[in-house]
Amino acid sequence: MKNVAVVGASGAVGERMIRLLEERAFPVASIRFLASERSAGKTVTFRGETHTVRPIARDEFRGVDIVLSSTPAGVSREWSPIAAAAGAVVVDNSSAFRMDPDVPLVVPEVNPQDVARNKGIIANPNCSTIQMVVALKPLHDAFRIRRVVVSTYQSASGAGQQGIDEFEAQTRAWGRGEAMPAPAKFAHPIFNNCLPQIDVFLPNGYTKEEMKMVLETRKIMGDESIDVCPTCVRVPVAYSHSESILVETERPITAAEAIALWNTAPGLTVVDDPGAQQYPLAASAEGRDDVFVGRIRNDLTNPNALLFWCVSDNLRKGAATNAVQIAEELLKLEPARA
Ligand code: 2RA
Repeated sequence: MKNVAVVGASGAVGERMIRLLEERAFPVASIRFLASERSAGKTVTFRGETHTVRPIARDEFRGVDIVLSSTPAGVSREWSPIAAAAGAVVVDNSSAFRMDPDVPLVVPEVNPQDVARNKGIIANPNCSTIQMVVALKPLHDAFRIRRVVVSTYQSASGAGQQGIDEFEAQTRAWGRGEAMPAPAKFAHPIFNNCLPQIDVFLPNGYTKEEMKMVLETRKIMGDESIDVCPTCVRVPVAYSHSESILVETERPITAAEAIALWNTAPGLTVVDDPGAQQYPLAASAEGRDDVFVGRIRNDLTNPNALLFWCVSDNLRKGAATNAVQIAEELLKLEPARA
């Protein structure tokens, strides 16, 4: 049994972390819920009991074994090392430590072994990367992936509760024939739009989100030779990210071979029956923990390439589920570091 703290407990991901600890019957001896001063005082329920969210403070980490944290990177940068120094292992959902060589970046279906080399912080990868690497891993093991061309269709909830609220307010205004509320979280209205910008632009012309897909994929897969060519797009969908993916492999690959691998891979569900118009959908993936793949087809121009469509709930497998799975991996380690 573990003493657990959820930091960022009142956010969209934090709220799902709490539900997942319940759903997966995580062995909780004690639990506390923390958040920034702004969100402290709100209440959350866990296993039928109501808890008040308290402000993050040094003393709150005393005696805590596992911290599940989903806070902005600046908050994580300040508090996750403090929690780790107090003896906890922090599963940190922010981007603050993902590319730190001393911090494992883990997707349990791909590199669970990396959990063991934690020094107190384990980073939870970016949502669009998590779902992609779950699908890529079995292909890489069997065919060795050289290059990935990916276009994402990312839901508003990837931008947190503010993103959801903005999308819903604009949709409501349109439904009532009212003036569209001005965008605040996104650069342009998300309603009735596709925004080819997620996060800020970097000097190389890519967005930060796109570079996360490039760099995090290599780190999680443990292979710096994998090339990723991403375009990340925000779409007017509330929950679940969708991705169109082309993989190029060292050896020739067929759709049938990929499906056979995916059918036995952990965390993956194949939904691929074009005759019955069955393929993964954002609306169907919402609230689920798997990564769904479909529209699996051979590249017409290259025998060493394959195309598919990949969908997952970004707040669950893309964030909270993956974090709780990492905590479950910690339980399997010897007690000293779990
Ligand atoms: C997004 N990937 O969808 C981000 C959230 N981590 O905006």
